Amino acid sequence: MALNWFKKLKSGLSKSASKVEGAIASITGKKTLDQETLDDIEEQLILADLGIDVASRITKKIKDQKFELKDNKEINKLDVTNMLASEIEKILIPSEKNLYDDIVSSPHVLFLVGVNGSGKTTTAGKIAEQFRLQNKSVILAASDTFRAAAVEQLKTWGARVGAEVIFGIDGGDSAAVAYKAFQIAKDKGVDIVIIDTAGRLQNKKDLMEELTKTCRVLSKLDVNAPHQKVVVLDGTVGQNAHSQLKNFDEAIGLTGTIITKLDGSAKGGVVVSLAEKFNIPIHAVGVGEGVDDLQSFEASSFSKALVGLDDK
Ligand SMILES: Nc1nc2c(ncn2[C@@H]2O[C@H](COP(=O)(O)OP(=O)(O)OP(=O)(O)O)[C@@H](O)[C@H]2O)c(=O)[nH]1
Ligand SMILES: [Mg+2]
Repeated sequence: MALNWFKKLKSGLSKSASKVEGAIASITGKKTLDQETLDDIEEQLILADLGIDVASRITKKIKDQKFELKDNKEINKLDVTNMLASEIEKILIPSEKNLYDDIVSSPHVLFLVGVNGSGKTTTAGKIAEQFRLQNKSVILAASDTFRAAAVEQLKTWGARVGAEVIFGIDGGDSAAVAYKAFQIAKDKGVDIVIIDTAGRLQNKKDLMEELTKTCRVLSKLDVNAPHQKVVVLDGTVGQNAHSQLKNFDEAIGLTGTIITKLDGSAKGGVVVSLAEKFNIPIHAVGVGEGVDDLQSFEASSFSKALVGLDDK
């Protein structure tokens, strides 16, 4: 990862990192890792949102490594931190998958879903910009016909990144907007269609059904569409992200996730527990509100930033 990108990730995750550092701090002055200290580490890792399973697994690894010291010296905190980063990295590696690896169809349809305010529209704009930089043409579909200002917000992004925005009437059929956008993209030979949907709570059955319907309607134009179905999760909500991921996956069969707002989140550890629990790729992380603030998810740099280490 480029150095300036890593710096941004690291400073974004600094509140999360200080929780993890809190776990390591409990070994200060210790010459051997007794059970009380190990319990303390485990508790702090749970508080850092890594999840109970990950916390206990990592603590056991730390115990097994026997950081016991020769020459009557204190345990080296850096050794433990490095080990922690490497265990976290192992958990994250299977989830690493670039959003742009699977672009095979043209037009390619990317369907973005998530709860209210998770960052879908912003992420749609940031992704459109990354496609623009790859010289791909993009249509943004304002399938959020629910919130009055939604179309305007997407139009602002469209103007910023040079993408056409397709929209319908307020309160109209959101599936119809998605269909129209895909049809126009086909007619014009546009490469990518990014569909921005209205935020919805994961336990609202009728709203989830609307997403299923949109997928069904899109598949009439191409059986494989939408080609990617990505849930945008707010990285500040902590463990609630689990039920969001699970419910959106059950509704539409997700192909990936993007986790936003990791700049300033104290709950960045949740990324580790998500990777551990779900077999769904993590494509990217949001580290700010700007157009350039979407980074590809990299297990190595993420794990280092999360424990407060430098890259390499
Ligand atoms: N700090 C930070 N803010 C973000 C990030 N991504 C989105 N936001 C902000 O989060 C707020 C909500 O973002 P939107 O993109 O409107 O979220 P949404 O999911 O489209 O919201 P609804 O359409 O209402 O469901 C905005 O103020 C964004 O600027 C991020 O990575 N970091
Ligand atoms: Mg939106």
